[in-house]
Amino acid sequence: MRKDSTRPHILLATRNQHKVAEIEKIVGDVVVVHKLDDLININIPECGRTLLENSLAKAAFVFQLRGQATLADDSGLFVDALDGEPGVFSARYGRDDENRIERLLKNLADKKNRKASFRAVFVYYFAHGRYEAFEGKCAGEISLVPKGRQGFGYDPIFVPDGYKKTFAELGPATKNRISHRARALEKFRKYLEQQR
Ligand code: ITT
Repeated sequence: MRKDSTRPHILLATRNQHKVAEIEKIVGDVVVVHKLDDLININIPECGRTLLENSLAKAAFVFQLRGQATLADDSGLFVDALDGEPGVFSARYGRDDENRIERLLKNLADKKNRKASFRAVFVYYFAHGRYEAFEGKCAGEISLVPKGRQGFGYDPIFVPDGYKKTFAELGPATKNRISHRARALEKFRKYLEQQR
């Protein structure tokens, strides 16, 4: 691990503490991660049509408030048989995780094709008008019923390709190696190495 003085300090433009924990686990050896403080209690705007638009809006918003290098994550679950739903609306598909999962399973009940992918777009906003974007995808299938207690969001119903268990059963060690977030942050890590 590099010393703090040589690792860039990065503010995370997210309110989702599960994302914070995953990001810290995946790239905590190359960046010093700072969480959003309570001073930024305004809702970060998310009205874009794509993950990139939303991720950029979140990163730019926090950068403009703080003037610090900022990393935002916009992500979602894209289900093939539902024309990519819930996709960019994943966080707003229901009132809570349980309700969102219930709705998705109901909408998928009569479909044979249960293929889906988790996608994440990170935007690293490091100077006025200057940013880089990194995308990651993890393909898999939607299980028939929720299983497992680890992770967050749709993890109890997502079985990544090559596995027989959901992300919520597999746990963080496996998820943080193969997830959409892990794949996008691998590109971010390479980008940071090139900047050194
Ligand atoms: P911030 O905007 O504050 O970052 P958020 O939870 O609202 O937090 P998004 O707008 O990016 O984040 O919504 C992404 C939603 O997609 C998230 O709330 C979950 O429901 C789902 N999701 C994304 N990544 C996931 C993962 O790794 N496991 C399970 N569900 C995930």
